[in-house]
Amino acid sequence: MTVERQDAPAAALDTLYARLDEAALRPLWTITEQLLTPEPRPKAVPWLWPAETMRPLAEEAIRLVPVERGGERRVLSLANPGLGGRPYAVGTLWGALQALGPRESAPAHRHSPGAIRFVLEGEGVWTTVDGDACDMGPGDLILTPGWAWHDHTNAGDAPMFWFDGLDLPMIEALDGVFFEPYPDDRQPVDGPHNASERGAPAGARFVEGRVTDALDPRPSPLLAYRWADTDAELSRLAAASDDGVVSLEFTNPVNGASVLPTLSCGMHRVVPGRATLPVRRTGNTIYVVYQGEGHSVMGGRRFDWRAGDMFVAPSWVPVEHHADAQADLFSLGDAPVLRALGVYREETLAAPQDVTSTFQPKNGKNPR
Ligand code: GTQ
Ligand code: FE2
Repeated sequence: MTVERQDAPAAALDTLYARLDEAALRPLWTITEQLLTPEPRPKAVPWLWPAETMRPLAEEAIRLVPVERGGERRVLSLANPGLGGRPYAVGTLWGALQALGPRESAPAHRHSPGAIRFVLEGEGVWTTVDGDACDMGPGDLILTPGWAWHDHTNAGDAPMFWFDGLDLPMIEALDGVFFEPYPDDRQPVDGPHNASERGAPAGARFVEGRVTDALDPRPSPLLAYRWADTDAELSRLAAASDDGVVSLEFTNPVNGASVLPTLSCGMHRVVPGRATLPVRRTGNTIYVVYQGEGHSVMGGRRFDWRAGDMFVAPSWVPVEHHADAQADLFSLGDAPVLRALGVYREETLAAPQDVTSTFQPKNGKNPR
């Protein structure tokens, strides 16, 4: 660290600092340790939002709050307590629970941030993406690339709940946010539903581990990845592996890149009774528990989870997953951006973490 000259008069120094402040200049030597940290120090903290807390609140919002122009979406965003009230799950990612009641439709719009949906429960709902109505069922991944028109329609008799992930904080940090409402409440649907799947390129929809480092700004033309396919691929990988976790990443079938240029989506099958080691990675991750029960250890703290829970692993925090019964975790991460910029790092630690505390969700009804 730079220190002041021994013989510099204190009063002169005070004056220098005051004049710098006045001139909108900051001396690096007083702040360098906060800026150039030995390793990432995300402000977001590891956290978990239990389904049993979120679900009744989403139901109450269906009863009290209509979905129409102005509000646009009935969405409960994950607000990480480390981010000082900002509505972001982690520094670079938006994560949320969206609820759509029977016979409701959420108005059409588009925005430069890209979005993905991972369906938790419900049926009879579709998201129309640039005229293609993509049916949504449990375990399906639906893409809404940046600047694509989209609206959600529930034609069924039951509410539907899904996870939304967006790169909004990243695009906001880049000062690149644009939003535009569609002239009508809904887009016309061109022809039969699920057109993107019928015309899809033949390339692979999944890759084990992670995708290529190539940055490709074109999103996947395939807009829906079906649970039946994902499940079959996870079973195939689990049968061929002794690891405690088998992971796949959803890929753009045209080029093997991540599904959106900024966002990578993965699925992880956690198998009980097998060894897992902690891994830390640069970049932030949101996990959504699709099914099963277990716990993850993040930074020495134990987070117990079950279906519908959502939790976050901020950059460089060691994470390991353990299942009590076979469990499937969906993940959303910003790694494509870090990889494309050459700042991606990943490290597997040699031994499991010592668990020094257990996370207690504040509003969870049952202590875990
Ligand atoms: O469904 O279009 O969670 O525009 C946040 C912003 C969902 C959506 C969110 C959005 C949407
Ligand atoms: Fe949107």
